[in-house]
Amino acid sequence: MVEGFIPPSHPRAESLRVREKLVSAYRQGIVVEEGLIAHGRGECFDYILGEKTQPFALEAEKTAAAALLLAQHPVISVNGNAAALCAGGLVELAKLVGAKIEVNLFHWSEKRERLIVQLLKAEGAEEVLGLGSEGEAVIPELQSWRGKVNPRGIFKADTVFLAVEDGDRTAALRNMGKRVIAVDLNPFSRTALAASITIVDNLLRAVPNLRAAAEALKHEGREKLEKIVENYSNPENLREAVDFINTRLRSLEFGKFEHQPQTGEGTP
Ligand code: PTJ
Repeated sequence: MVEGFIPPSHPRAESLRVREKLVSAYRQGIVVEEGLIAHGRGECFDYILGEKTQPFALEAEKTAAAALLLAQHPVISVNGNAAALCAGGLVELAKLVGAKIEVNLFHWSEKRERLIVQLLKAEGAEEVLGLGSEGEAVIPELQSWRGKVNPRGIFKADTVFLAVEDGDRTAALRNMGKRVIAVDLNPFSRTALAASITIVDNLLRAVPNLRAAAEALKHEGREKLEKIVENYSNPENLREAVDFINTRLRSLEFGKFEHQPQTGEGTP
């Protein structure tokens, strides 16, 4: 038996593979310990959401794609978890909507930033902004490293896409007049509540959905895109997510477990 082998027949094989991906990125220095904890919190919400993109998430994804296509200076902000989970997908999305990519870290170090820039470039990004040598601009209200941003990137952006992050930055970016698109499995989080468009979905599903929506909308006129954004209500969308969670929790039936005889050596 190979060490760390995940049996394909394991009922949670996909989830275990994602964990392996994050642990491997942690060992490379891309993800921080706190990122592994953050992933666990996300897993819990995803479990309750049925590990599927629900209709409210699909609506938010379509709206987010329209908002990114409408933006003059869209920026995709990438942290350790986002890079580990879907660097390639984020690079593709940025190309599709004409967005810049910026690495923005809560637990910043020059080495981590460099590793994430390298990963994004290996996935095809031509330019990746960071703190680097260009000097820093500061997001008012933010004392953490997250508050230091690239003057050509997040500081100048009219629309910022971010994912898997704690809540202080979203409100500060909104206070700067920016539109914020957040991917967060937790509809109760400060990020979810403060964002302009909250996608309550796993980043792993949200990015391909966003790409598909952007492909479908990219030849539409501004008027149609503006209508999509105008007709969207974030509080309403979050309410739908919470209603879904309530209904799902109430409908769970207990005592229905059927014992599956364990087959094969090493099946956990
Ligand atoms: O890479 P750094 O240094 O910038 O650090 C990033 C972390 C993740 C450590 C930092 O942003 C953090 O501590 O985040 P929080 O406060 O744990 O919040 C993360 C949020 O993302 C939680 O609400 C989780 O439910 C959610 N989440 C976790 N995994 C996913 C997710 N949402 C969408 N997709 C996921 N895969």
